[in-house]
Amino acid sequence: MKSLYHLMILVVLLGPVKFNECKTTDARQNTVRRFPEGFLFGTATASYQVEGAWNVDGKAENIWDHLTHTHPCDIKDCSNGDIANDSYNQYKRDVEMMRELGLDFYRFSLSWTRILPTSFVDKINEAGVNYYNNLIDEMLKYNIQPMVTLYHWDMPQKLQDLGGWNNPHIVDWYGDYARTVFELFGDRVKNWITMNEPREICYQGYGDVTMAPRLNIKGVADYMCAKNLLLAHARAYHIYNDEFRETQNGTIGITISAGFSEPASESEEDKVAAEEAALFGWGIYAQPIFSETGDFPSILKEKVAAKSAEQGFLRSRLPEFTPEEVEYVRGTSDFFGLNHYSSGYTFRNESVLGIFESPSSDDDLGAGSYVLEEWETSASSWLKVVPWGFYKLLVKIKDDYNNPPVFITENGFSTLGGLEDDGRISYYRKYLDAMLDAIAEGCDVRVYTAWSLMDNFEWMQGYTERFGLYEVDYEDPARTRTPRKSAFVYKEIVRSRALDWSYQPDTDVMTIDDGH
Ligand code: GBH
Repeated sequence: MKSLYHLMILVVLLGPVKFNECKTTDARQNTVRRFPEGFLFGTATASYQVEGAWNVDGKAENIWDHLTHTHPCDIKDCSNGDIANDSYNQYKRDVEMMRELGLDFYRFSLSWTRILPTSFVDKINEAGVNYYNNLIDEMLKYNIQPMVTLYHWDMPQKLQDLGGWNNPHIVDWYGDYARTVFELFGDRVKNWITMNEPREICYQGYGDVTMAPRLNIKGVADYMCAKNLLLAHARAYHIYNDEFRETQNGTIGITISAGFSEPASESEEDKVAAEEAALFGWGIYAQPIFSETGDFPSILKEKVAAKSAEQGFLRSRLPEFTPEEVEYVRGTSDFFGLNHYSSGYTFRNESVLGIFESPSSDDDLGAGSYVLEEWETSASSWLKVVPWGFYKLLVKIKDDYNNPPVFITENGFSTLGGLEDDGRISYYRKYLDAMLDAIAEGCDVRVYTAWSLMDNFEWMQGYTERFGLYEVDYEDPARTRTPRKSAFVYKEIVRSRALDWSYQPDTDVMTIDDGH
């Protein structure tokens, strides 16, 4: 955050930049645009953010339990996920909301320590397994498909004590956990996501303090994490491929978060900087899996090796993959799972020399970024409304990775709360419009997931930033859920399979229609 702030000051010093928004959507708003045949709509949540029941029925401690209990007020409102939305007890109401929205699928994540309290497979916690069985069966009863994330940031604390993603044995431990959940739920779950957002796990959690476990060992732990996490992801993929795919017939892939980095000017320097920012930001995780050659991007390898040598290291801080490992990771995702929220400008000139902590991944990259003052903002400092960035990012994924099937596994907007959420409605319409532009351009986008079904524990921001289509009342022990205006609008998009800007919802009653 602090460096972001510095860079925003820099922008003022550098003067105004060219505003190259690629197209205006105003003309479009008078036409109704249809989504392609077979396109699927869902919403998402994650275990720690909604379940609560943190120590109930045999669940063991994970790194978010640990962080929020040992440093309560490092969370903005000193809150935690002990109870959260109480989804552990209220899953039937959650499924009722999915039916109200008419969703095709629902994306949720499994809590590792609820299923395996020792972290290992020596003991399976039946009560935890029952919870997920109940949730899955309740959804399937109404023809709502589960899309299940194995890991959404809640590492068992015991494994963290052993180093977490920095211990190479994590590949075995995570693989064993993955096999267990394929065995337990794979007869009914046909869409698997191995990891949610490697960048937030490694760069924020191991290279910074903005996510658990807040290691803050910059330019070292974040890179070690990247390597081990990719190998663990690949292990889960191969286990599914070799032992389950034939009988269970599902798909499995990874979800990567990416913003779009637009060059701040036409200069060669800024163009190169923007490309490298994308490689350091998410290419580091995408290239090993989705590129033809596999491995970390060569620019990254060269830059980190050169910097490391300059700094007196005897080898690159970016660990290497062996040729066997490159092959083991390459091609291990049936789809490109994309979480996208926002975009920014990237530049490089003398002003960024030496401004970053050294060593660090930011220093290895050596580029500046900023957003424009006039961009519409959400309740989250990092989330500005930049729909053309979504369009450009989707086209870039198509061009860079040979047009893979793309599942949008998260996209959404935060407010401070309240049922009249016109900002969220406008965000969804603009981003869906940009996504349709990308589809018209040939991008193979097949799935869209709104983040989130309902308000939830927003990590370091606690309950202060709200992403829900449904509002959750945290003052009420029953954690009552109430549909926002955006819920009615999303419901109509899902029902009509079209984007109609003129639709004005009647927000009096939320009903359950048709087969759902
Ligand atoms: C997703 O992450 C998560 O998967 C989900 O759990 C979360 O609730 C949701 O988004 C909403 O945040 O500039 O230092 O403040 C989105 C990834 C997280 C990337 C916040 C940018 C800002 C870090 N984003 N991060 S900072």
